[in-house]
Amino acid sequence: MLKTKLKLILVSTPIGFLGSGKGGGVELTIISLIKGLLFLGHEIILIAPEGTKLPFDNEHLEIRLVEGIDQPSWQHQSKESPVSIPCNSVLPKSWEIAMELADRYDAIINFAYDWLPLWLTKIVDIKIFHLISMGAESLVMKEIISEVSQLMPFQIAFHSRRQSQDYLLNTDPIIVGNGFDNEDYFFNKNENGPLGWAGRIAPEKGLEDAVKVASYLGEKLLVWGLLENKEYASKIEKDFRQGIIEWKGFLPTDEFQKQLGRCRAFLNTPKWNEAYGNVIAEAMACGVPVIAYDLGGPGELIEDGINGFLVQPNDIEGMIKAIKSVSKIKRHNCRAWFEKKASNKVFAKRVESWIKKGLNKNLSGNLQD
Ligand code: HBI
Repeated sequence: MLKTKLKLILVSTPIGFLGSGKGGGVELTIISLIKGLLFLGHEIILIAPEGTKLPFDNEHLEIRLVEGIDQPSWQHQSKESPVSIPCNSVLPKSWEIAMELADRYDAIINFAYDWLPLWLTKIVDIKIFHLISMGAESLVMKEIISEVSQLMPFQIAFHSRRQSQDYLLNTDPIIVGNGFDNEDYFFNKNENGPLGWAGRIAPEKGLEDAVKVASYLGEKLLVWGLLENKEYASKIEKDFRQGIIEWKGFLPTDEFQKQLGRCRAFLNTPKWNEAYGNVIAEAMACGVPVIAYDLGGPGELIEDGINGFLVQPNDIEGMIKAIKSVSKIKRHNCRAWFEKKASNKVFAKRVESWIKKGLNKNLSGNLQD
């Protein structure tokens, strides 16, 4: 008899507590998914670093906080870096707790882009599922993700097909997209607002290109996001005349979406294989058309001419041309796309189906619907 309501352990990213902003898009993904899974009637325990706070509580949600030192982010290391585990590390502590709890739960879902939980998956017969949150930013991660995917293809999922193409898979990848709570975002029909950009302020996000475009158009650019790389930010400020960038900081969702909704266009300029592009879904949720480089996840979210425009990566001219035509996009199309493809309820349904299929596969050796 296949269970309809699951008991799930979710293990968060170890690079910062939920709410710190250090976990980047994974933070919002976890919070939105928990809401969606609770809505579907599942029971959850979240294992996360001390300091983690969720913007809601629920009788079917337990949070287990883990004291310890953050894992260094792969984004701050080179592709050839080995795995490093600091003293008093929060990562192994989190997984000791997950292993202790495992026999009382149906499955574990891992959100850490880290070697240890993937390696564990090969060793223990506990059902550990991994939602891979980045492209292959490190060779040792590419190796272990590819290896586990070849051994247990049902237990690895990606946010987008292009992200999955960074890895050596033997089977068609499982793509679950992403999702955010519709009730947190309000549609704004205003078509004459400023240009906006959001993301961790770091080189892989390509802020300099959006500033170049705004500067060419003689406009300001509203910029939201965690100031992760200060040298990078100050170099951009030096390269362009004062007043183009209006730094808005890393805001809680309710304030962020209010300001974001006032934009007439949202620019997305990734320089890496962006796994998904949470901020794109958030902009769409507010009715803001997105103009993005056709690279990584964003290229799979934007339906060119319908909810935004896609331009070739690094194509400044193309971005300027698209901005001049953005009034052709009906803002309602953006919200409609979000509700159909990227609300946390549809995302939770996709994750639920992934886990149930993975459990059925483990139970019966072949996939049952
Ligand atoms: N680095 N070691 C490590 N572990 C993570 O979970 C991790 C990371 N770097 C970035 C990151 N997660 C997230 O910000 C992105 O996956 C979105």
